[in-house]
Amino acid sequence: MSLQNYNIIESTLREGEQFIGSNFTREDKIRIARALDAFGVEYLELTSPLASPGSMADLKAITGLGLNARILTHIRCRIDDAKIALDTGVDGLDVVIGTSSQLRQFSHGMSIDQIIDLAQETLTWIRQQAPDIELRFSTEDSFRSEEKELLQVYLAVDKLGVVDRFGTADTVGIAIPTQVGRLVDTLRRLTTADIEFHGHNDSGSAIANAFAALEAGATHIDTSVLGIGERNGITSLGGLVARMYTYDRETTRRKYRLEQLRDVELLVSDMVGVDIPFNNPVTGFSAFTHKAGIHAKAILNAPETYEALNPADFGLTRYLSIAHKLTGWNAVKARTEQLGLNLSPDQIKALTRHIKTLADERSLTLDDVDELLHHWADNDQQMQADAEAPVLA
Ligand code: HCA
Ligand code: CU
Repeated sequence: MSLQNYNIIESTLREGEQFIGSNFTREDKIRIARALDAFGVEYLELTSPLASPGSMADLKAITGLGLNARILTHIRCRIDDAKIALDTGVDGLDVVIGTSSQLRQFSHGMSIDQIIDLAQETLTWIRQQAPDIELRFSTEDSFRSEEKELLQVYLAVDKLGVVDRFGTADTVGIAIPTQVGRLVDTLRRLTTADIEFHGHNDSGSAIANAFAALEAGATHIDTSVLGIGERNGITSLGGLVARMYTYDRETTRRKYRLEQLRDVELLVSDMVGVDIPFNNPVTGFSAFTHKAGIHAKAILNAPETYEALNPADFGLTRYLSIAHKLTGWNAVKARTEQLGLNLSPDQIKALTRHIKTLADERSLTLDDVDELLHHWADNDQQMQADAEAPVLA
C-alpha cells in the first residue's frame, strides 16, 4: 500500500540548507519551492524559524505562496521553539530529539526518562495550541539508539495520541535495509501513527534504505535535490524517484512531473555550486549512454533490453556511442542511417573493422567517425583500399 501511496517530504530547504555549498536567498528558496511544488512533491520541509531572522521571514514568505505542497518546519523538542514556529502559518511541525547514547552524552545531556517527559510536555502543548496542525515526532540517530529505549520513547508518545507521524532517522548513514525494515515494521505493529524515514548517505545506502522503509510500511520519505545535506547528504529526490519508477512505473509517472526532474536539479546544482554527478540516477551525463557493440545492437532492437528507465519519460534521450574499439556494426549502421548515407552491409562491416583498428591507435570522436562514413559513402575507393590493407606495425 505505502509503495503506491507514499509521500515525499522534500527537505532541500531544511536538510539541504545544511549542505556546505548552500546559502539560499529568499528568492532562491521561493524558486526552489515553486519548482518542487510543480514537480509534485507532497511536502516541503523548511529550516526552523529560530535559526535566524531571515529564516523566519523566508518561512513566512513560502507559507504565503499558496502552493499545493504542505509546508513543514523542523524544530527542537521545546515549547519555546514550537511557540515561534506556530506563528509562521506552517501546515505542520517536525519535532526532533536525539536518543542515541552519543547524542545524549555529547549533545543535549538528557536521560531517556527526561526525553520522554520533555516530549510528552511539548507535544501535548502543541496539540492543545494547534488542534489541526500536522505533528511529527522523530528521534535523531534512531539506528544507533538502544532499541529498548527507543521503543520506550515512541510508545510513551504514541499513548498521548497527539502525533500524526513518527520519524525515524539514520542520522549518520550507517543503517542497512533490513535494519530499517525491521524498525519500521516494529513501529507499524506497536504504534498507530504514520511513519517517516530520513536517511543519510555516508555509506551509500540512503536510497535502498528509503525503499526498505516503504516496503515495511513507512508512509513518508525525506529527500533533497541531488541528496544535498550535512556531509554527503541524504536520499536524493531523483534517486528515490528512479527507485520507485523501476518498482512501479505507472504510479511514479502519475505522481510526479518526471520531465521536470533535470531542471529542478540544474536549478539547485547551480545555486549550490556543484555539477550533477556523471553517475547520478536519471540525469547523470552517462545515465542513458550505451557503448559496447553488443549493448548497442540490443538497444537498437528493443531499448528496454538494457534500460530499466525510459529516458523519454524524463524528457531525455539515449545516446549510442560508436567511436571506439568496442563498437559494433549494428551501431555504425544506425549512424549511417541517421546521417542519411547509403552504404552496403559489407561496406559497414569493413568500416567497423577500420574504426576498431583506428581506435586501438588513438581515441576517436564522433566527428572522426562521421567523416569516415561520409568519405565511404562518397565512394572514396582509395580510402577503402587503405583501410582494407594490413596495418603495418
Ligand atoms: C540533523 C537532524 C536530522 C533530523 C532528521 C529528522 C537527522 O542531524 O541535522 O528530523 O527526522 O539526520 O537526524 O536531519
Ligand atoms: Cu539529517
